[in-house]
This record gives sequence, C-alpha cells and structure tokens, in this order.
Amino acid sequence: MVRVLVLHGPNLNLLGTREQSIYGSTTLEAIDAAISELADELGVAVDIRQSNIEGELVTWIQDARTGYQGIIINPAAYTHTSIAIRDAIAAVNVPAVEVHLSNIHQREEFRHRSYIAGVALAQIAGFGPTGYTLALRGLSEHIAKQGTTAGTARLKQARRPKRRAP
Ligand code: CA2
Repeated sequence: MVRVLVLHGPNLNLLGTREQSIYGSTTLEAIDAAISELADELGVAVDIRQSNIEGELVTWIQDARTGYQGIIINPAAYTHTSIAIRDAIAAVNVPAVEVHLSNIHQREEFRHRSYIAGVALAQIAGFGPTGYTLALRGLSEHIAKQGTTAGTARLKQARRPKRRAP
C-alpha cells in the first residue's frame, strides 16, 4: 500500500481558533479528517503529524526515506526561513508537495520566498483546507505513474537480449 506522510508546521495546531480572517474557521482536526477520508477512498495510507519544532519536522522527513512514497507538507513560517527543511526534503528523494492555506504570493513580501518550492514536486497555495486534498490526489496520481514507469523500465530491461562478450 502507498504510504504518504502529512506534516503540519508551527502554529497550525491553532487553526480555527484565531486569525480566522486569514486562515478560516476550519480546525486542524477537521483538515486531518478530510485527508484521512480521501486517503481511504484512494486506498492510500496516511500518517499525519504536527510540530512546532523545526528539528522534529526534519527528523520526520528523514524517517520518510523508508516506507513512504510521498510527503505533503505545510511548513508554515519555516517555509520562509528553513534551509534545514529544504535540505531534508532534497536528501530523502521522496516526492513532496508544499501546501499553504493562504496565497503566500499575495501576502507580505517576506512570505513570497519559499525555501521549499525549489525541492518540491509542486506547490499549492490559496485554496484553504482544500489544498491538502488536492495535494493528496495529485501526489497519489504522481506516485502511481512513477510506479508504472519504473515497472515498465524494469520490464524493458529484463526483456533486453543479453550482450555476448566479444
Ligand atoms: O498559508 C499558510 O498555510 C501558511 O503556511 C501559514 C503560516 C504562515 O506563516 C505562512 O506564511 C503561510 C502560519 C500558520 C499559523 O497558523 C495560525 C493559525 C491560527 C492562528 C494563528 C496562526
């Protein structure tokens, strides 16, 4: 079964309780429930975690090397500051989708830069909680395609006639 790691960064545990004009009224719990429901529908296993600690997020990304085929991450404020999270994503070679509730490109200048985008498979910003389910659909499709391509490449390799020594 395909396994996807979903990571929420700092302060996202406060969703739905404060700053509703920017981030809406949906709680993180409700977002996680929607992700899990879609995952069941798609036949994908999801492991969902939230942390306010940069190093913890880095460790979880590193752990994704074994047993996970994809990562969905909203690095929250670390998006704009964390070379450590960027390096971890680049190091693990697991496709990662960056999600933001708000459209970071329409907000303050300091939110326009993402250290993550350059190593991510895709970035989704501005769709609110729907961004997470869009990410899961897109990532699942990508993983399925990748599996097929890798499988076809292996088959072709296996069918190729063996070269004789001169
Ligand atoms: O739009 C997003 O998803 C962000 O990643 C959210 C981050 C922000 O720093 C990024 O620039 C864009 C902030 C998450 C904080 O969430 C809160 C939720 C409720 C109350 C206070 C903060």
